[in-house]
Amino acid sequence: MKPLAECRLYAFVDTAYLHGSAPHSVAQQLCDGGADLIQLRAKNSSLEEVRRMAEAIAPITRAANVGLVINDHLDVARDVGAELCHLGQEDFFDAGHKHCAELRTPNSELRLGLSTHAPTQAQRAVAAGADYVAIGPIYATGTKPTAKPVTLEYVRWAADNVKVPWFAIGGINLSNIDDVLAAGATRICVVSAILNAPDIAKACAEFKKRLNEFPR
Ligand code: TZP
Ligand code: MG
Repeated sequence: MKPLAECRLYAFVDTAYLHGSAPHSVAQQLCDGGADLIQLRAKNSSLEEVRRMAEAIAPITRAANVGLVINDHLDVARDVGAELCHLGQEDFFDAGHKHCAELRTPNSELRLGLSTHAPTQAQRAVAAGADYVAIGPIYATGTKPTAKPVTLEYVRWAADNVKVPWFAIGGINLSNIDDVLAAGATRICVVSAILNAPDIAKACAEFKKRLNEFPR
């Protein structure tokens, strides 16, 4: 995969939005559309199902030189050779972890991304050695319906203060992407606006174009 700092479009294989397609087929479409990172997010699947999906997706992302991120399941990430694992505040800090080094095994290159919802959480995640942080949810989103929007205020704060690669996330679509980029984001995560589009690769390519064309 390209260096994390150069990854700008972070897309998802989210089992809530497969619409009957196979996970590996969705992964291929995201790669074709130019996603830089792809996360497998399977909130209602068993560990074995997650493992099977990850095994099917890993050869696709590897062939496309796209980074694979496994949400929640560190062991699956390690076993399939994913480049990254993504954990929430509750998976990491509330589970008693203090530094990402605790989760890295010898000889493993696995990197870690952490969700953050406020400046203090971002500061703590960076101090804990997170390779990237997610900043969100910016807007209310059906993908994470219980989460309170953090607004563009948090994006502006991140632009001034976060020194590791960071991704704006939550309710980002082609109508509001310019507002998110104008607030200082240079990297975004998009789940439903890509997976619910009639042509996933085309939607991905459109987000990539808007990221690349935004004046700075
Ligand atoms: N974490 C914060 S918001 C969110 C996650 C996983 C969901 C983003 O999904 P969408 O569909 O792009 O709003
Ligand atoms: Mg989690």
